[in-house]
Amino acid sequence: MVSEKSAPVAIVMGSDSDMDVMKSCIEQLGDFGIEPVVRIISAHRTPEIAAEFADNAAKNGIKVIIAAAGMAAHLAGALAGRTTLPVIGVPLISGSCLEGVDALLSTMQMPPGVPVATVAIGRPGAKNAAVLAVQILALNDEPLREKLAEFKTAQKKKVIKKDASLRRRSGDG
Ligand code: RP5
Repeated sequence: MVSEKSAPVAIVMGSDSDMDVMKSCIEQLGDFGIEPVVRIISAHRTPEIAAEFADNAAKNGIKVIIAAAGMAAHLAGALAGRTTLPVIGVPLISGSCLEGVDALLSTMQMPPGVPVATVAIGRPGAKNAAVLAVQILALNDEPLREKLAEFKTAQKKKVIKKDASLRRRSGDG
């Protein structure tokens, strides 16, 4: 378990039921060699702990906070209101009758002055939150910037390969 004092990225999720989706975020960060501190903190069920976490995050060396929650997802906004660190919000579906649109709007529709960089709903968003966090950290980290460039090149090559294979199969290549 990584200590808050040594991790550049914190992933905070509203419930342990969010872990299944947020594993993709942890894994994506791991691919870049980043081990995040991971916490379960709820804006509604443990508001005092959420406040204490946000108040101390920068002091503890955290550079980027990723906050994931479902339903009336106020976690990212509640943290963003108490820190100057960038906060990335991941809206989750979490069994909601509104399929995550509730969480999307609750996370994204922040008032002026308190931004939450909101990514896509669910697993794609969980992965993108990790990539966005790495992009922020890479502003001051040349080796990380190189890893990001490799990541982008690898995904480009994958698409080109799939296109070539499709064209071969359809006799077009
Ligand atoms: C949110 O409510 C959590 O982030 C979770 O997505 C959702 C349901 O939580 P549980 O009832 O499964 O703990 O606060």
